Amino acid sequence: AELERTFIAIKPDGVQRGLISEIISRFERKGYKLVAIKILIPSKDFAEKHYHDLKERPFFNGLCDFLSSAPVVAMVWEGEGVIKYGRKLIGATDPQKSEPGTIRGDLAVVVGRNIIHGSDGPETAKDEINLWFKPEELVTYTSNAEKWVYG
Ligand code: YYY
Ligand code: MG
Repeated sequence: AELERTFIAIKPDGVQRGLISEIISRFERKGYKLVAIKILIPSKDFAEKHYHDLKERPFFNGLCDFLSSAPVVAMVWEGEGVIKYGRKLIGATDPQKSEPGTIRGDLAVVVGRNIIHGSDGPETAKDEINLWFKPEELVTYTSNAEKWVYG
């Protein structure tokens, strides 16, 4: 299987609502492989680095305050097409527009509390993985299920 990786984070609202295992399950059951995971409270400064692309947007400050307000579960998931398909599993940014069956469609109601983050492309995936994880925190391994997921 291809070594494509993406950064996924369960935001403070997802953690506080008890949705960690629900969210992990959706990626795990799909057939993707968890290669890094940790729980932490990011600093405001760190949140601003993570969302640097959005610094001109009116919601930037509130968004960074929120991300740094309580624990976040940071993860790296690996598998074929995981960056694009991970976004599909997550659903549209605004949960009012996310399809049922997606994580945000099923589990969130408003855009400011949409419970999960996922990298939006190969470049941001690389940058976000490097921001949140040290190289030695990423575990390269073969899953026994791989030959059944990929054939
Ligand atoms: O990648 P994604 O999380 O789906 O959306 P972005 O456009 O990157 O925005 C990041 C984050 O900002 C979004 O998940 C919620 C918040 N946000 C908001 O509060 N209000 C908006 N109008 C747009 C985004
Ligand atoms: Mg984004």
